[in-house]
Amino acid sequence: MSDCVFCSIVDGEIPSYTVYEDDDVMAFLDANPLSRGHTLVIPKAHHERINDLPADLSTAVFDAVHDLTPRIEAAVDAEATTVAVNNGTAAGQEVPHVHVHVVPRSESDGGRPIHALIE
Ligand code: D5M
Repeated sequence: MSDCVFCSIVDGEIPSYTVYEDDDVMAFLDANPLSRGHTLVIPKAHHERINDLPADLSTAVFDAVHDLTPRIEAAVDAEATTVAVNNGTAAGQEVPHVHVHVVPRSESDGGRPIHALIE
């Protein structure tokens, strides 16, 4: 989709710090991170919401989340991770291209919910 920022990242028109890529999925660092290592995992194809994804692509995205989560935790020395999807504008989705937030968490967060990390 031409005016989608994440499609532009997939197409290489907007730079990103890519941490993973395969034929169907891409993962890159969030431009406004809630913590060090905050990563977004997206399908390369443009779909707005989770339930717009074909089943095999949904599986590919969440398999990547499954595989990347411990690797990202290790990379930034985190003890835990918040995995979140804002699915629809009423849920706070600002970019209308499915993306899974993988947010490394530390004991120093004090177990606070993720919205408490937003200043
Ligand atoms: O989250 C959308 C997220 O997308 C938000 O955390 C910022 C991030 N974002 C927006 N533009 C970029 C670029 N160009 N690179 C990396 N990250 C980006 P939402 O769940 O839709 O509220």
